Amino acid sequence: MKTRITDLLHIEYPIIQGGMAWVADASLASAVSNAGGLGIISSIYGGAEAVREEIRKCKKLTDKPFGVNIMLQDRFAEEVAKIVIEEKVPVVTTGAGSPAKYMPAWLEAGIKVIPVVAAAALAIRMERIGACAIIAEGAESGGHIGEMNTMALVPQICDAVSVPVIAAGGIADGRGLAAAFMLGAEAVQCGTCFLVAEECTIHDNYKQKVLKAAGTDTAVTGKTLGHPVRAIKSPFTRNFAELEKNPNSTPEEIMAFGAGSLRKAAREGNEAEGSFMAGQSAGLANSIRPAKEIIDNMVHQAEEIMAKFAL
Ligand code: TUI
Repeated sequence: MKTRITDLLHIEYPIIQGGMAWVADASLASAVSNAGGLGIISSIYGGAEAVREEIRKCKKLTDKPFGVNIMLQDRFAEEVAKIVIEEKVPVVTTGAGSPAKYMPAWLEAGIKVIPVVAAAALAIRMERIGACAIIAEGAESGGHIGEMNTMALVPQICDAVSVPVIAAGGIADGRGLAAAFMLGAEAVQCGTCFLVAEECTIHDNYKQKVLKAAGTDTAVTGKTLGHPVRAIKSPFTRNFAELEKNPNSTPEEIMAFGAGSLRKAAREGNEAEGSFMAGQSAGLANSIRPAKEIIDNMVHQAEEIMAKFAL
């Protein structure tokens, strides 16, 4: 399963782990990298120095390449942008904005930069400023999302850029991987299916919610803030939606309500106040398995499907 992405990133399989805030730490990232994918550490993990610690731990746990995801709206983004250079991280993915201001320094340091985008216009701008690949993330994804769904988004981004495209959003098994190839992508990025990886260190309440969730059990809140977020339906998403509907709520109030909710879900398993972010593929994540098994199954299933259709 060689593609331009496996060549570019020096990985065995074209599977990249999503940079999930408060979730994607050294334990998960190293497991994914050791299994032949590209593990990713999130920049949102309790401050910039905590992220440096996770990077250093990951280097001890794997000698394979791994990356760091920088959530551009995070208050520590600027600091983590420097840390990835100091720590010689080979790959950076970015989310929730344009990484233009960091690009020159990262490229100078030899970092491969792969922005996550949710529309073709930004993909074109990113290629122009030096992105080596693009992650096209559809709205089936968990967390912060755009408007377009994966099926329509991926081929439009493939048409818009020459660099390889990585499909994300709703992909959790070999069927999704094979489908992504059909759409023109050369790899996939998966988050939700790794929430239930054995090596994922989130609170067990979070894993249980993902395991139990059907595809219709997620909701999108935050549209009124211009920051739509998909999470598993819970008291938090219901209260958030109520607050958004109330004409007397101010954006500041709504933002304050959401603050800290992902940490409460991921690290504390707080059922009442946590935001259990997950994508629609939660309906496909039905058992806790090692990351290696998740990846091996995905690859074998995709190979079988593609062999069946290769006439
Ligand atoms: O970034 C994500 N997903 C995330 S970040 C996150 S952290 C968080 N979020 C809310 C509350 C608390 C913590 C959780 N999930 N995915 C990548 C992504 N990027 N999806 C969509 C975009 C995107 C959207 C607009 C990228 C660029 C963009 O561009 C706007 C512009 O500047 O043109």
